[in-house]
Amino acid sequence: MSLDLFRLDGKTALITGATHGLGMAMARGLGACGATLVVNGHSSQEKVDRAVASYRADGLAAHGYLFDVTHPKQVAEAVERIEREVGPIDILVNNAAVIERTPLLDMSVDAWKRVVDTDLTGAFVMSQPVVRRMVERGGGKVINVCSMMSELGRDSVGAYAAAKGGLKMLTRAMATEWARHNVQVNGIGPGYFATEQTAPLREPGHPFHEWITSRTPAGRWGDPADLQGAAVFLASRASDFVNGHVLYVDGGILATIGRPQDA
Ligand code: GCO
Repeated sequence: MSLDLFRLDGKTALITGATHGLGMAMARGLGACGATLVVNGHSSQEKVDRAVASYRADGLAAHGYLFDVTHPKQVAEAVERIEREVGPIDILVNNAAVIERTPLLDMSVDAWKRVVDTDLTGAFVMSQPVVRRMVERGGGKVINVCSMMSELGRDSVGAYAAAKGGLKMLTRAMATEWARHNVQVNGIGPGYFATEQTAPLREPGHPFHEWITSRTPAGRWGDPADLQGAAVFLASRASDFVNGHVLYVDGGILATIGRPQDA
């Protein structure tokens, strides 16, 4: 065995929601190991272009595409264009997600649908055209970005937990149907990371900060770079016999019931 097992040279990786945050961190890891990056954003071409410039400034091969994973027609057209302009997609990271922190009794059905459509259905919509082509070519890698909310509930994130819980089971369903075609489908489950998405929870004086650092055995919030090794592993030949697994990168928070305050 050699470290080449983890190299991604000659591979093209599409990462959705990769203009910032955890998606950008994972993309940087894949690019550093040789992958050509295809970066997706949905909000503005300017954000996509800025992200691509940032990747390229770090010497990474990167291309940007603006489309919304909740729109099947936009996704199908984007996949066709990417494969024509950049090349076959070997690695798909379904990372695009939104969160809405609203108690279930107060949440509108529209808000619920927006979260589930993006975080769960979006992975299905994105994977279908990409994996059809992977099957034709003899294989590929799909990584669904789950969450510790794939395993646990928390006040005010019910729609997000339902979507991420569903994404864990969709990962297993995809693995069941696609492993025979040499397409490995797995998940990455981030714990609590210091990103824009969790910034409101980390504001000075917010009770959440102290609680999470005491609840996490590693005693800290995750740094987005902490996800890169897991992403490279699941995108590389090193995981060719790994199917339907959700790899939690969470500082141990899911491993423990926690300990009494004075322990
Ligand atoms: C929250 C947080 C979490 C984390 C992450 C955990 O509101 O509880 O945003 O959802 O972002 O998803 O895995």
